[in-house]
Amino acid sequence: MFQPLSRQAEMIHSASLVVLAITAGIFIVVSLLLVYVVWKFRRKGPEDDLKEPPQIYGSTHIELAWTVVPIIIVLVLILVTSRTIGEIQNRKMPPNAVEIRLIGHQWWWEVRYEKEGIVTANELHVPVSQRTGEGMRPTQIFLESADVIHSFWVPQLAGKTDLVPNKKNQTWIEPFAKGTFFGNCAEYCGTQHANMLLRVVVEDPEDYEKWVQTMKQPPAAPQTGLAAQGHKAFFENSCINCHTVDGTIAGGVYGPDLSKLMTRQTIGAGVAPLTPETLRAWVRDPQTLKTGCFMPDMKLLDSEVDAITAYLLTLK
Ligand code: HEC
Ligand SMILES: [Cu+2]
Repeated sequence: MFQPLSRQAEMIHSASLVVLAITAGIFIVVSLLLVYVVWKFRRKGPEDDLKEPPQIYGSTHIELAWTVVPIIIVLVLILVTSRTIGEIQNRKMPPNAVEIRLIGHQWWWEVRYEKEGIVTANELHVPVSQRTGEGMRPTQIFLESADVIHSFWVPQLAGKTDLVPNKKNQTWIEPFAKGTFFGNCAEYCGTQHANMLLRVVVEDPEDYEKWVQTMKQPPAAPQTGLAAQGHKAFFENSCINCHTVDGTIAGGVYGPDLSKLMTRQTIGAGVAPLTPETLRAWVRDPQTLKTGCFMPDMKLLDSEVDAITAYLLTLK
């Protein structure tokens, strides 16, 4: 959060510098007073043990000072932060804003571009925005939860906003730099909370449009070889109760949409990079990679694991 690369993160950054300056000032004053008092009233000899320090009761001056000064400080802090919160919440989105529905699940993120008809997981793609003019293109993110409270936080792009069951929250990002930015669920949500990573890939508008076009195409069903056997095995096992593959009868929504699985950088919400090896290990038994996650060990035969992995590798 100390290297903000998005409008909202910059606003939060400057507010936090003001708060930091005020609190650092308080820290220095209090520390200096403390050191001074400890030194000034140190024990100088045995005669000090019998002396009682002066007792002060009911001094209006002192009591006012230590009540009013902190109230003023807290008031300033409230004003600084609520102003930033207000500016962030009241930001009007332009009509060309990208819209994403982000749904928190134990322990992965469902990503839906409703207008474009794209569903993916654990990875957002958004266009880079310019600070002013035509090239300004923020992304609005609608936050929901399928189970418990999660929290969206991508420190370089946006502050935290909770995803609360039965409530629709929202936030927005407007990144000024290209690259991949990392976030994580920021509200403890169960066993695998720490493996609920989110990636935001910020790219040139043309690359973003290309990604959108790719994502819209349903994957082609493999016709020959191991992948074709895997295709069959995938539909014979209960994978399809939990997973969707566009253009097929697989329409489960309990787990991540697998239509474009191979476009993602990681598997299991960042638990491992997505490679043929980790994919095979996942299909073999997801519980070894991500203990406690809600995909059961499907107890497949080795031959089925190989075939299904070959099929999944074609989903791009
Ligand atoms: C009971 C529902 C259920 C069944 C049945 C199921 N899965 Fe899953 N699957 C999930 C859930 C939930 C996740 C997300 C786990 C996580 O990241 O915490 C998942 C994740 C995955 C992933 C990783 C996706 C990603 O982007 O990270 C793959 C690949 C996958 N499942 C393949 C399969 C295959 C192949 C089968 C059948 C052999 C199968 N699943 C059966 C629920 C299920
Ligand atoms: Cu969490």
